[in-house]
Amino acid sequence: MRLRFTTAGESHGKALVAIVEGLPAGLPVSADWVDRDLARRMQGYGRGARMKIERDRVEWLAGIRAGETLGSPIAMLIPNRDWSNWEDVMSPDGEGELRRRRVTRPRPGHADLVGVLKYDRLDARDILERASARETTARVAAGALARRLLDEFGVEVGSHVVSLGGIRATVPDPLPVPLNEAADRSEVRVLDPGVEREIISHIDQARRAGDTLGGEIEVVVRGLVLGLGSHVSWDRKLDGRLAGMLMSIPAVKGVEIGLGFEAARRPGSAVHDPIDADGEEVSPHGGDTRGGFRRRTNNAGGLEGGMTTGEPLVVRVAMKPISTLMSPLPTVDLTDGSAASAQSERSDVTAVPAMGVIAEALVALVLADAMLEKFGGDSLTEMRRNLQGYTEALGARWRAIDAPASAASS
Ligand code: EPS
Repeated sequence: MRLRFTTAGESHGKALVAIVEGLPAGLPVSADWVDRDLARRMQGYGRGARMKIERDRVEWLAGIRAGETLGSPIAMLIPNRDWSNWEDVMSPDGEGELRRRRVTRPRPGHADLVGVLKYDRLDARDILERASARETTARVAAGALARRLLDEFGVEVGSHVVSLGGIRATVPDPLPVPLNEAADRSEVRVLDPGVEREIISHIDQARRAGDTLGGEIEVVVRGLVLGLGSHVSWDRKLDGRLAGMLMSIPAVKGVEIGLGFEAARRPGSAVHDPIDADGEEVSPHGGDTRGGFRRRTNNAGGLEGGMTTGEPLVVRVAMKPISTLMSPLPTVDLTDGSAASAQSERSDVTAVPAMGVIAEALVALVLADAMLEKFGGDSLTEMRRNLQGYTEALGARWRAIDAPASAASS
């Protein structure tokens, strides 16, 4: 991995921290750029009261000078405003003190029970504080830096919600450009105004019933050059890297690329994307991002053999309903082994719109890593040179063969 990142921080601790290493020097970045994605992650109809408390903003700790990356590890801090309400509960000090707000009735579907047993804890708070999707704030900050790098190369990463609580949105064809500008206009990030009210009233119903809702999002990336990732080894295949990263989002249970599971139901002739010669395609980097070919369809979702084809990357992600139910499910009380109802902590009815923003961030991190792997370099200018050299040469051997043939036929 060229681009490494890690996060630290508990949901109600003092702050979240992200460290990102591997970005080239000379990449212009600003706190506003990161904060924009942090704010987008907090949006979405169905979020809980916590999002009214927080105002997620990044503080640079290292790696940036005069608005540019230095090529050194970048450290970012995002304070938790809620910390002031939790200082006594979450304090690192106070050894031996009776813990307040203990969680002893594990929620089915959450990390509570397995975590308590595996880590030999008596209080599931020791588990849930880190298992909470609050941690994705730090990942979105890291992803915003990756997005900044992709943005320099004309790569646009967007997402939209395709279903929520079992209600499907109609997806326009073609998708709007830029995608996020359109999706962010909707409170549930759908591109189908007709279904928005229906989804919102379904969320209201679920809230009244003390229930929660899952859903699916789609990430679409445009402007990628052909040939990121590789077919040669399992751990270099881009589809595997994307799926692994996306499956690490809390509550995510499925990832599909292109047609996804639908491809398994169709014959090959209705799945694979026919190839056409397209010598006219010119990349914004100079040269050709698709090597002089194009596809009539994009059922592959922009990936073949674990490599980008130059067509838009299309990835769908499915999230289960959040496991904190206000009408709780049966569980066992860990203090005495008695049958009980699971603990109800303040939570969201749904976080599917936010999950789309998180998925964008993680897709951006995987793609920025793949760009660095292919075009490397210590500085942005070096990386740009390498990309330009590649796109100028891409498909040249094929074009040299084709040129006399097309001249003869005309
Ligand atoms: C979240 C913060 C949390 C929850 C949610 C996501 O805040 P709190 O626990 O203080 O209400 O809103 O957490 C979960 C879904 C979870 O499973 O813990 C956030 O910042 O995204």
